[in-house]
Amino acid sequence: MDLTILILLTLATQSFAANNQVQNQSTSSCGSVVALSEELCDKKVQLNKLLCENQIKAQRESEEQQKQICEQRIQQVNQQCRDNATKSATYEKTVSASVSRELQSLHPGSKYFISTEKLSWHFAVKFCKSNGMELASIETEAENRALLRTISQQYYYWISGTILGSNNRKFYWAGTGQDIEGFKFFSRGEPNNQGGNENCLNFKPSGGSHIWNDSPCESPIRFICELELN
Ligand SMILES: [Ca+2]
Ligand SMILES: [Ca+2]
Repeated sequence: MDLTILILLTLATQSFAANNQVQNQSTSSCGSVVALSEELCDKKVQLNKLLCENQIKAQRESEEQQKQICEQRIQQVNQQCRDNATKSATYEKTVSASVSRELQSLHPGSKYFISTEKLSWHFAVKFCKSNGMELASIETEAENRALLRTISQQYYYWISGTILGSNNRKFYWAGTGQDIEGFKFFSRGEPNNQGGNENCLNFKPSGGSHIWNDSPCESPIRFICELELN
C-alpha cells in the first residue's frame, strides 16, 4: 500500500471514532433535559391541581357561610313578623276598635290617643284604662316635644302626673307608678297648688305652646292616653 494512502486511512479512522464519541455524549445530555422538563411539568400540573382544589374548597366554605347568614336573616324576619302579629293581636283585644283607629304614633315605643271630649282627671284615667291604655306619662323631652307638636294650642290636656296618695306632695306618674324625676316641664312658679286643691297635672296653654301645670282634678278638660308597646 502506498504510504500516503495509509496515512489518510489512519486519519479517517480516528476522526470517525471521535465523531461517534461526541454523538454519544450529546444524546445522553438531551435525555437528561427531557427528563427534567417532564418532571417540572408533572409538578406544575400537581401544583395547579392543588390550587384549583383549594379554590373550590374556599368557594364551597364561602357559599356555606352565605347560606348560614341567609338562614339566620330569614329566621330573624320570621320572628319579627310573629312578634308583630302577637302584638297586633294583643292590641286589638285590649283597645276598642273606635279608639284604636285614632291612635297616633307620635314617639317611638308608644301610641297616643288625644281626646276631643272633656273629662275630669279621674274619668280620663278610667277612660284610658277601659280602652287598654293609661293616662300619658311623659318621661323624656323628646316625648314631651312630640306631644306639644300635636295637641291643640288652645286646650288644656290631662296627663297622668298627680300627688294623690302621696304624703309629701311629691308628684308621680299614675300611668307608670314612677316618681317625676329627671325631665320636668313646669313653667316658673308651677306647680303652685293654687287654692290648695291642685293635685293633678295637665298641659296648660302658654305662649302658643304648653307647659306643665297642676290643677284641681275635678276640672273637665281634654286628655291624652298612652299605649306603651314594649
Ligand atoms: Ca311615656
Ligand atoms: Ca297650678
